[in-house]
Amino acid sequence: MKRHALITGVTGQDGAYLSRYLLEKDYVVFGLVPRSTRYAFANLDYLGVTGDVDFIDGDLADEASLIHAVRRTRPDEVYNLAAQSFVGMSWDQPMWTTDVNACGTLRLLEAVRNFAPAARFYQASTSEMFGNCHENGIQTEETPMHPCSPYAISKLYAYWIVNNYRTSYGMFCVNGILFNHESPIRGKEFVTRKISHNVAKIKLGLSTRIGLGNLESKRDWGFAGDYVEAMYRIVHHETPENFIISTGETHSVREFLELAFRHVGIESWEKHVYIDPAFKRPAELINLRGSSNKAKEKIGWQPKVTFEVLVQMMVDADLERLKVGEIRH
Ligand code: NAP
Ligand code: G4F
Repeated sequence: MKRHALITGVTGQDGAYLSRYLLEKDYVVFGLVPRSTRYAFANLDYLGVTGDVDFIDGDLADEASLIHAVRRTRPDEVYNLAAQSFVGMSWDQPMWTTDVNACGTLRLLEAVRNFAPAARFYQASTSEMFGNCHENGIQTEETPMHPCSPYAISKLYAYWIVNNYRTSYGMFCVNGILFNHESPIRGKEFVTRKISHNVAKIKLGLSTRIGLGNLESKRDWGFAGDYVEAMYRIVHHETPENFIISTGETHSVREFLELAFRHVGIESWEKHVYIDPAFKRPAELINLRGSSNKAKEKIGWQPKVTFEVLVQMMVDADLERLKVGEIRH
């Protein structure tokens, strides 16, 4: 019998990579799609798997649609990847962010508890929950959490309610605490893709400047393709446990910029970049760097793609798409 996976957020970056990964493992993949997406399948198209995913209408804001999706798909595994995932926007739309990310997770857990209690439940938790807390410059599963944005606070609620369903009901509910992960299909609102896309445009003479916010922020950036493998391994571990997934390296936005420009042969990048206060945030996370030692020891996971290769991969993909006139991504 093929295993059934239900993925929320299937049209996002991680949803597309995870769909491809599970399809390669011969899963039946069901993807929950809200009406608001207007069926935008660009990411799944890019990875060549749109036709292999079975789509179901549904929205984390709508409890009835989640019950219907769980009953119809009879999942062995549920991956809750759907979210209002853009930190910057969470200050502009805090209520919606909270409803989708926090209450939406609870609605989905209730649907699973009532209609597929044996399913394994994966929650897309985030390094944002740590805020600026660290232990000697690194975050572990034991580091206290002190979220700094409406997004991070909504995700902290989801993290705890998932832990609570595990202890209260004995369900196999787990959190992957993932640090930033990127790819050629990362949304263009996020800083890495904004840079790779604009650097490619500048290289091709289609633009001259990029406006950015805080260049000194540091993030632990990995490759999304590596990180969906970790999700699978977390779900298939013998006991339900939370894991950090990260590279253990941290780099600033400035370093990302330098590498991206250097890759296209532009050394004097400063003249192409200006600081736009609109992209500065009311509260900022200064430095994220995660220890994935537990994941390495217990589920045998390690990142494969380095920071340098990630930057080059993203810039090359944007150059290629711009050259062939691809505008959807
Ligand atoms: P993403 O590209 O922004 O994808 C989010 C997905 O959620 C999209 O498919 C979106 O559909 C869907 N969605 C939004 N609101 C929804 C709703 N009300 N009901 C159902 N679906 C809804 O995010 P990602 O980068 O793939 O991240 C996946 C998950 O991991 C998110 O929960 C994010 O918060 C978390 N996370 C991401 C990272 C990272 O670095 N990428 C790190 C840690 C945790 P539309 O596109 O149609 O809105
Ligand atoms: O790319 P970002 O918007 O990602 P951020 O805020 O780290 O959040 C991402 O990673 C989280 C995991 O840690 C996820 F939970 C979340 O869903 C999302 O995927 O910003 C990265 C850094 C920030 O410090 C931001 O202030 O880049 C800085 N930055 C500087 N200029 C900018 C810009 N960010 C954006 N988006 N746009 C700018 O122009």
